[in-house]
Amino acid sequence: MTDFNRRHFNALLGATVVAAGSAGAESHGGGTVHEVQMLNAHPDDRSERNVFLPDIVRAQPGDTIKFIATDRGHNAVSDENMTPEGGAEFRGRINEEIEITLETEGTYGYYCQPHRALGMVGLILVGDASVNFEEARAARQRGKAEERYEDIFARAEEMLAAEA
Ligand SMILES: [Cu+2]
Repeated sequence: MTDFNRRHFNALLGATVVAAGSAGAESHGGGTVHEVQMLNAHPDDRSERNVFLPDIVRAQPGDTIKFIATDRGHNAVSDENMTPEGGAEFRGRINEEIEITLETEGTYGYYCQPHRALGMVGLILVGDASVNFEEARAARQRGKAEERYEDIFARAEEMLAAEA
């Protein structure tokens, strides 16, 4: 899809959401939509297999995260041990493109079910991410997810420090 077509397509989607909202359906409101691709390999380093891109999303309450099935065989599932109190949990099916709107501030971890132990994990920081940042960081991980999260949390910490 070209950029022009994508913008046009998004504009059409936006119109659909507004129409649905006026009919009483749940509205996504005016929040930003952040796209996360589910990939077999990182485009800048093909040796990094099974990744979410980007693996850290900086969001605000009311923003939507859209998981894109760029490659086949992946899904996005929230980690219950890495979800703030009252935060939305989600579980996509394999190859399913889900959109999740997060209203509760905090740090959200998620993984791809088939590739969790291979390190296919990611992080979403919503508003005041400090609410459960250290708690999420301390959550137990399996296999390569532990190593990936060490790197992800180090970058997330720098990202948040740069805002202060
Ligand atoms: Cu996967």
